[in-house]
Amino acid sequence: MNNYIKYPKNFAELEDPLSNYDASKVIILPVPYEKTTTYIKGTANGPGAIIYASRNMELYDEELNKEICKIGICTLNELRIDEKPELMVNIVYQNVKKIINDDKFIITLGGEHSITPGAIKAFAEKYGDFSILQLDAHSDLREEYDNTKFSHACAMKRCRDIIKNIVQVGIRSLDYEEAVLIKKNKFDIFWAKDIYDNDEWFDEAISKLSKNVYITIDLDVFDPSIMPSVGTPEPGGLKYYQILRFLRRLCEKKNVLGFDVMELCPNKDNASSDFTAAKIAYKLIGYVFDKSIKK
Ligand SMILES: [Mn+2]
Repeated sequence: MNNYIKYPKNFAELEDPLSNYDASKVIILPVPYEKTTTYIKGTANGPGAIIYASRNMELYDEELNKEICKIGICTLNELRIDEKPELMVNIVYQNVKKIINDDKFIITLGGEHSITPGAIKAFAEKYGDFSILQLDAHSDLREEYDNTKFSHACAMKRCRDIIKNIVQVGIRSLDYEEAVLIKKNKFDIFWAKDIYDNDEWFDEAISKLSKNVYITIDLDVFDPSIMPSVGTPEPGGLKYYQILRFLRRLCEKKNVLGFDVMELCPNKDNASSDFTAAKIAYKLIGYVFDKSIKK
């Protein structure tokens, strides 16, 4: 495949062969889709801002004592989709399917959260049963919103149509019907108010996931004090090191199939959120592939 971004404009500014498609285990798919956002606009610029910030990261990770990029990270050209969300999901599905069939580890960068169900459909076809870990301020379990079932506000409901085992972490905003649905079905939810100041929930959350896990990160899971650049910043979120500790523990115990990083809504006057999002993606690659990356 030749449809990828070359040095120096790619994720982590990697030269060939660390960033060509064939040699890379990790493939980044930027999807700057934004059609159903309802508050602050601008998440279409999210993938580009994450990649731009990533070009200034140190490639050596002091926690793992490794250069994570050695696994090979290829950044595909932006997948630009100017369609209604129900059609967009299908285009994402087709693209993700192609990449996972090449035996690659795919990371989707959003864009709005409504993109995720397209990726989940492709993963379900390839891997059968797995669990989804959702890090998010919002439960996103509405059946329909603004006259579409494929709104960002319905993202996890559409994922749930495909995959039943979903663990939701950091939730602190939802409507009454979603709350009723969660209670009635005893969904696995770790509310932000119960977990923001401790790590005691880590093992319980991990134990509810099956061996294979897909991770979807809505950046608004973080507290707005460290992640202000999201479409709907909700107070009372999680912190950087806490999420890193959780993700590292998870990766030690489970097989992560792929992940996405969604809903960055960049602010040109403050790049810290962009940089944090890029670091989270890079460190999570490190946690997933820790054993395979040579020193
Ligand atoms: Mn959210």
